[in-house]
Amino acid sequence: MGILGTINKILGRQTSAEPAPPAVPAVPAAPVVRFADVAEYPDENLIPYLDRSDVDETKLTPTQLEWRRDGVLNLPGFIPDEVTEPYLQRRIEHKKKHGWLIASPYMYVPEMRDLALYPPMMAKMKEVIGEDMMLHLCLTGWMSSQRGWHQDDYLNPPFVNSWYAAVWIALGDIDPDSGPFEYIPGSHRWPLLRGEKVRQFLTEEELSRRAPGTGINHWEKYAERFLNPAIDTQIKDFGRPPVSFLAKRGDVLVWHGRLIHRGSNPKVPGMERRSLIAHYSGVNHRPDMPERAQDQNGETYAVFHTPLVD
Ligand SMILES: O=C(O)CCC(=O)C(=O)O
Ligand SMILES: [Fe+2]
Repeated sequence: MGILGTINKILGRQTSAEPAPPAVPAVPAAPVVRFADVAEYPDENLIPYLDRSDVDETKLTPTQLEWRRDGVLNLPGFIPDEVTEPYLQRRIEHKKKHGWLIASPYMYVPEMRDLALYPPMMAKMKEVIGEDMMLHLCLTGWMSSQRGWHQDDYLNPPFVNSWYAAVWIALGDIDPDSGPFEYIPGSHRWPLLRGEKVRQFLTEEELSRRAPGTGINHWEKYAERFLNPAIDTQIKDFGRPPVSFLAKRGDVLVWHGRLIHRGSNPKVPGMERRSLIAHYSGVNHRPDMPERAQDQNGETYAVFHTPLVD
């Protein structure tokens, strides 16, 4: 190649002396999806009182003010060791790092159910949501889920509309290298992602793709390719930095169904992170979960018949 060819190569131009490479068909640029394109504010009349715009804050308890401001309740030392002990021992006995592999293992492990339905914790949730809460999901793995930034309520049926909360119960001291739970305070006031808006940006192929074996279409997974950058941009624009829940045994974090949170990537892969995570909906907002039971304290849980898988 002559000197001109070299210069043009550096400049990214073709010289007439060298034939142009075959033209590559132009791929249309994927649309840049913004958070606002795929989310909406739920109707004010359909959401819990504390999420509405017309709230008289002078009448709220400190707990309710914290929820309204941050979308979490940070409850250090909330559960005494004698209350966490029975489940902790049962979970240690189970040995598997990933815990139990169904959404409702509490149906088979009474120690888990007792902890997830600890009456003072249920009372805190009622204080902020405004109705009795019903347990319907427990995550029992002892490592970070490594799930990216998301809102939980987005994957619920649309009628749940933030009548939803989850808790992170620490069962040991959480090492900063283990991939702690992280959240963006105040992000519960953002609009709520909506499945039908998100699906508009998926390809026909993604919408019809089925997982081998189960036949389930995991559209929510495929949507991460544009949702993750959309949420990252929204976080930057919002300006409030993430908070890590660096908890000790007995500490509890309750979070709002619309709060942006994630299981961060562990600095030490696979490092143990002892917790029980439980999810709840308002008892009057789950017509899709009609079978229920009450425990000895009158706390409600949804009944499922999924066999236990470890
Ligand atoms: O791994 C984590 O701490 C995140 C869990 C989570 O996103 C959830 O339970 O909704
Ligand atoms: Fe989550």
